Formats: sequence, C-alpha cells, structure tokens
Amino acid sequence: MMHERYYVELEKQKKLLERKNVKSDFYNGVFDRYEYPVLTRDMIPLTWRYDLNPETNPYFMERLGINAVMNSGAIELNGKYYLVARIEGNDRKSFFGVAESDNGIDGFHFWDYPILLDDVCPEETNVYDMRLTKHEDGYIYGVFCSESKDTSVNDLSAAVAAAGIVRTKDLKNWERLDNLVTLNSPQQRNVVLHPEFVDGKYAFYTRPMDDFIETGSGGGIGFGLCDDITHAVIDEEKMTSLRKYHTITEAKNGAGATPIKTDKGWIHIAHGVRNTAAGLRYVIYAFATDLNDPSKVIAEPSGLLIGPRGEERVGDVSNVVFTNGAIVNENNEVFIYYASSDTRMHVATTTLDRLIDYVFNTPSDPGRSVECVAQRCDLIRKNLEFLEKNK
Ligand code: M1P
Repeated sequence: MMHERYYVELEKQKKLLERKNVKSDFYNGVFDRYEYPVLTRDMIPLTWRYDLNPETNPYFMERLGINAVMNSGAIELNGKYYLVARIEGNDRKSFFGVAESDNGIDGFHFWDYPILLDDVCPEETNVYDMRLTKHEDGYIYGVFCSESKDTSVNDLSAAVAAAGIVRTKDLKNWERLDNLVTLNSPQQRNVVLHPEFVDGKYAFYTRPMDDFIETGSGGGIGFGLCDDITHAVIDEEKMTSLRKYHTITEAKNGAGATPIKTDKGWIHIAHGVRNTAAGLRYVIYAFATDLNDPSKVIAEPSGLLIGPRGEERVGDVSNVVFTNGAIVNENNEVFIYYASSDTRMHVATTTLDRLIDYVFNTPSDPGRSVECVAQRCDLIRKNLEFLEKNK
C-alpha cells in the first residue's frame, strides 16, 4: 500500500501545477512581470525525489532531493512552450529536464525523466545553463556549461568551464557533440549558438574567461566562427559587447537568450554583472547587433532591462537575475524566461514591437553622472513643454 503522505504531497503539487499565473501590478511599459514563478523545486515530480515503495522507504522520505530549478533554455515547438531547465539536486550537481506548457506562463510540467546526456566526458563533473538554438541547418542545438575539476593546480575548488554541445530534433533524443574549443581563451561560459550561418559557418557568441569565477582579461561577449559543428573549433574570437567601467557590465558581460531576429537587427537579451559590498549583482539587459554582421553592436539601451525585485532578490545566490532563454511566438509575443537568485524560474512578457522600441529608442548610457543628469534634464524639459502645450 502507498504511504498516505504520498497523496497529501501529490495533491499539494497538483494545486501548484494547476495554479493560474497572473500579471503583477508592476508597470514600466516595457514588459510585464507575473505573480508566480513558472518553475520551482516543488514542481519536480515526486517520482524524481521519493522512493514510493513503503518497504524500502517506510517514512516516505525524500531520497534524492532537489535544491533549485533555474537558468532554463527555452523553445517553442508546434505551438507548445518548452523549457530545458537547470535542475540542481541537493548534491549540488545540475542536470537538465524538459518542462512544457500550453501558454508559456503557467502549467509548466516536467516530462517523466530528466535528460540523460551521453557520458562522453569522463572528467565532466557538472553541466548547466543550456541555450537552445533552432538552427537553419534543421537541428535544435543545446549549448551548455560543461564543468570539470582543474587538476593542473593544487586547489580543491579550481574548475574549468567549457561549452558542451548537444543536438536534437524533438527534445527527446540528444546527440552529444565535441565540446567547443576556443584556441585563444582558456575557459568559456555563457556560449550561445547563432541561429543562422554567418559566411557559411556556424557562429557562436562566447564569453572568454581567464579562470572559472573571474573573467579576468575577458572583455565581454565575444564572437567566433567554426566550420564543423561536430568538432567545433574557434581559432579567432572578436569582441562583440564589451564590459565597461561603472556600468551594469563592469565585472562580467555574458550572452543570454539566443538572439531574436527582427527587421532592425538581432536583439540580444544578456546579463551584466557588477561588484558590490554585498557581492556580485546580476541583471538582465538588452542590445542589438547588425543583421548582416551579428557581431557588430548597433543599439545599446542604457542600463538594465530586468533587475532582481522583491522576493527575487533572495535565494541561493542572492541579488541575481539570469536569463538563457526567450521565445517569440507566432503572434510576436515575447516570453523572457529568467531565474532569480539561482533558485526558481520566472517569465516576463512583452511584444516584439515593444522590445524593438525599447532597444532602439532607449537612450544609451553616456557613461558619466553629469552627462546622465543632462540626459534626464533634457527629457524633463521636453515633458514639461509637452505638458504645457497640452494643458
Ligand atoms: O550565480 C550566478 C550565475 O553565475 C554564473 O554566471 P557567470 O558565468 O556569468 O558568472 C553561472 O554559474 C550561472 O549559472 C549563475 O546563475
């Protein structure tokens, strides 16, 4: 007989999974926020966590607990919304699981099993943060961080980050390809595959780093081409979006969601990191690159697009919002999926028109307080004149 607590937990989870999401009263004209996260650890199937057999689990204990559900790749297929979530077990190892929803804002539920990647990298300890790209070659690619212990130094915590690559057609069968090799950068995280060929080659946004935590001399988001995706090697990275002093990207600048193609350019929704007395602060920001040269920045609205607010501020790694997936549906509605504080997943929605307006018409950061005040005074003056005229 099943343990009675199973039914209690199942009912609790059913309510959570069936809960309708509602827009919050947050307003900035750019995007909407929602009351509830779209994925949390409580939405992980009970079968992934408990041993349901009372003979081997008489106290109905969680045997393999889940700590967090966060940084998710996103894709729309045949009218359904899919997240390939980073799921972190209580054991600190991350892995991927597919959750699907009919409308992209609620009802996300995980498939029966997480993704079991081909075990082709014996030194790989951890995997996380998959970006999904529907490539024009017909495959869906997943590019993720493949982390291994750095055995070259005498430091227990030293690690090496590289970009792992898988591909699929249905999110069910995944073919693991060789990890990306970047000849001039010792480590890589936040690598994103561009959806189209560039000069007949596969194009990647990279985030070169000197070591596992610090980007060091890594200047921001890089860009490189490779001939063969099955053994991807980038021999030259050029910089796309640079880290800048006293901005939201001063400490780190990393690609996020796969770029969105618009008439005016490729829109990138990325993350910027600054250092504070309370530790690193991660925010989401946007910029655009040229349609014909997707490595060339053509618009850079000032400051952050999404910052951690309210409860989002608190979690395993507080003061963090992070995105690695966005969806544009056939009605040009945009769903930006983001994690807060490395703990749970949220969605912010907007439209393509609004996003284009935001990216191309928001003034850029002049870089100094005095110029920022002048910029704001100019806005105030125009507004006061406008109000006067429309009295
Ligand atoms: O903890 C915040 C984020 O830190 C890393 O991002 P980055 O490489 O930009 O510092 C990643 O581990 C990411 O998963 C995490 O959310």
